[in-house]
Amino acid sequence: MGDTSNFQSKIKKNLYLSFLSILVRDEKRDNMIDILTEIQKKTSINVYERSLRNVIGAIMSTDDFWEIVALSEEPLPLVVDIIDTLRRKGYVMVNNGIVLTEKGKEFASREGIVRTDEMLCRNCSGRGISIEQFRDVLEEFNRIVKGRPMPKREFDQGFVTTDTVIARVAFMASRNDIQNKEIFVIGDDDLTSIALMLTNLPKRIAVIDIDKRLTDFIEKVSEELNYNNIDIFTFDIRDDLPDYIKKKFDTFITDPPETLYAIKAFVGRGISSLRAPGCAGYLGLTRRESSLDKWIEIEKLLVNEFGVVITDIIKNFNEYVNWGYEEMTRAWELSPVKKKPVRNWYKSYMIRILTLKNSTGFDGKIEVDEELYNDEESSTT
Ligand code: SPD
Repeated sequence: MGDTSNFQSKIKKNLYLSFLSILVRDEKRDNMIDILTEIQKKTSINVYERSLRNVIGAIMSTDDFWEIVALSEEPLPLVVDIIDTLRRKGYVMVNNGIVLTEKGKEFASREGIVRTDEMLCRNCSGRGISIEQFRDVLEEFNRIVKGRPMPKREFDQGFVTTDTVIARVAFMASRNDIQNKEIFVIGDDDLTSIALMLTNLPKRIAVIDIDKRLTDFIEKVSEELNYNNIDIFTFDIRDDLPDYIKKKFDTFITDPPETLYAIKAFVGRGISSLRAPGCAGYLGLTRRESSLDKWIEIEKLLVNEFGVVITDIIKNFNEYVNWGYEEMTRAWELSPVKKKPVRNWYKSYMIRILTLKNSTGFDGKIEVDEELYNDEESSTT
């Protein structure tokens, strides 16, 4: 009898403990769900548990707002809403920087959230490509670009570091996409066309940009270099490409704004410019101004509509120099800490696509203005 009652009380205790643990677990879930619900009320960008974990993990690594956006890999406006909700609920403190409170640290530890570390290779900065072969080109390129036009907000300009440009060239060369090839550069505040001229590898280059300051600069440099195999046009990418550009090139490179209109205009026309199956296209895509929900739409456009295959995606390959007009941007307006970025925080992935038998680009005019550059996830103009 004694044994039975002992056994029963053990069972009762165990049941009680499991019940308690369910309660505790539910309370934990409640906190998580409650935070996510609050954030979702503020934004039309989808917020996932992973988004919240990404932002908290980034805050555990740095207190700098721009670095938090960079490390979290979430679009800046969403990061702002997440930080604001965490602040209002007492999980973070926002002063000169952004830090977790004791309550925030407890939450992170209970949820098993860990700090985000980049773990980049020191030799290639995580690009997976060596620029050794192009050292001389880099030196000459550094000299030439000293007189370049500065970024204009009107065109969402912000150029990449010279190391990045040379890494692009090395990457394209490593895939045999520039040697004896005809290359089309669509939008060129990065001056990739100049780096390509310096390698002397392409058979011909054509470059278009809406900004006459840039096309004039490239023209002047081509004359100084005595380089004749280049055609330079001042051109608005919303217009249809002329016939002498369509189906004439082996490779294109572009770095569009992250709106679907811009992907159509810049990348769709890039594909229209390619002559046959087996031609390559390169584009930069950032996470700073696009959620994965937008990325999947972009990927669908590439794969389903344009019928191209994605062969490479290299994280944070392109590093942008802070463009100087930060204080005029939406990002600045939204930023909870009004401090200009010190380090280059804006990066984009490098994507390579190849055309197949049924690939088809985009032709015709695009009738948009502001929407070419901005949607609800954009923030740097
Ligand atoms: N507005 C300043 C910087 C914008 C840089 N654009 C990068 C586009 C990547 N696809």
